[in-house]
Amino acid sequence: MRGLIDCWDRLCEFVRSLFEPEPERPRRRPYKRLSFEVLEERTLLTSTLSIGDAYSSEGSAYLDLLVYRSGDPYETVSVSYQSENGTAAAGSDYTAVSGNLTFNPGVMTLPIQVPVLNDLTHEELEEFFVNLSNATGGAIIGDSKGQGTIGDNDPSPAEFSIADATVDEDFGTVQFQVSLSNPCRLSRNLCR
Ligand SMILES: [Ca+2]
Ligand SMILES: [Ca+2]
Ligand SMILES: [Ca+2]
Repeated sequence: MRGLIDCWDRLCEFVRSLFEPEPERPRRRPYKRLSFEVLEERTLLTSTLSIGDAYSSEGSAYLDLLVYRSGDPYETVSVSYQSENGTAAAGSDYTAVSGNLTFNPGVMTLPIQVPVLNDLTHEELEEFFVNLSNATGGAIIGDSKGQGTIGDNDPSPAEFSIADATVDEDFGTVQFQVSLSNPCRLSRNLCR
């Protein structure tokens, strides 16, 4: 009798197990988790420094030549500059300049200010130059020579001229026409 009961119990146990849900198995990751870091997007460029040309009247206090940075704007770079005579002479037409320009990160343009000297002489256009050299911080120099042009603000000088004349031989006298250009240069009273 006892064996029959045990057999019944095992049968019940088996039937119960058919209806019980299977224990949940731990899920396996389908693939290994990858980790990576996003690096700052930054193109490897070089800073290129170039100087432009400029014009100013000699009546202006300064003539500004601009130095431009192109390429990499992130690095601190510097460049030296020095003026050079052309038809304009340092000391009489402009004041010589030299020094260093430093471009901090994000700075793309810097001026070089050259004092202009006002004289009293009527002149043609005069020019001088500013040269760039010794770039630092990995920068290179593109256009190294800037031209400064100074325009004159003085009137042309007074000039006499005489015209030709033709008369018949029985006319008696010959008159020559003498002209004066820009008489205001001789006396301002003539122009009042
Ligand atoms: Ca001059
Ligand atoms: Ca002048
Ligand atoms: Ca002048």
